[in-house]
Amino acid sequence: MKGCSLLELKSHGDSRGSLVALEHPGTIPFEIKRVYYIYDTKRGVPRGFHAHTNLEQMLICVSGSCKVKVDNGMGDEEIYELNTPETALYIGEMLWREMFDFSQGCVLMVIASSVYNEEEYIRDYEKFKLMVKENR
Ligand code: T46
Repeated sequence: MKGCSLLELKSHGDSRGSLVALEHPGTIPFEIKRVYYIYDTKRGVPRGFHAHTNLEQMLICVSGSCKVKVDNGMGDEEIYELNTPETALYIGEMLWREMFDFSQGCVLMVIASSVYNEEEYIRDYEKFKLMVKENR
């Protein structure tokens, strides 16, 4: 989907284990302003249900697995399964996302292009679709 893609991360593995490094410039296509992680999720309890007017993010499931539904507000949606710390999901602005099917022990790490700003969240799906339509 336009504005959303899976990226394979380079893992440095040896007999001791594995290491993935994330940096900008490099793997992360934007200047990193914030990192947060979601954990202790509950079985059957989804999260997200919003879009961002001004935020790019990379989602990496560093432990366990979860699914992310991404919707462009124009009738296209895609479900991505994140189940390895060697894959990142890039999500650009103006895309609706829902995270669900969290496995036990899932840790979803998110790297963001801006500091937290509740004002740039769109939490109403109908409003999101209208904004997409107006900006087309
Ligand atoms: C997103 C998905 C993948 C903060 O105080 N600072 C922060 O940086 C964030 C992200 C959240 N919060 C507070 C706001 C709420 O009181 O933490 C609480 C939970 O946030 P929210 O309900 O927005 O969490 P999710 O899991 O629905 O969504 C989060 C991000 O907010 C969002 O940007 O793309 O993860």
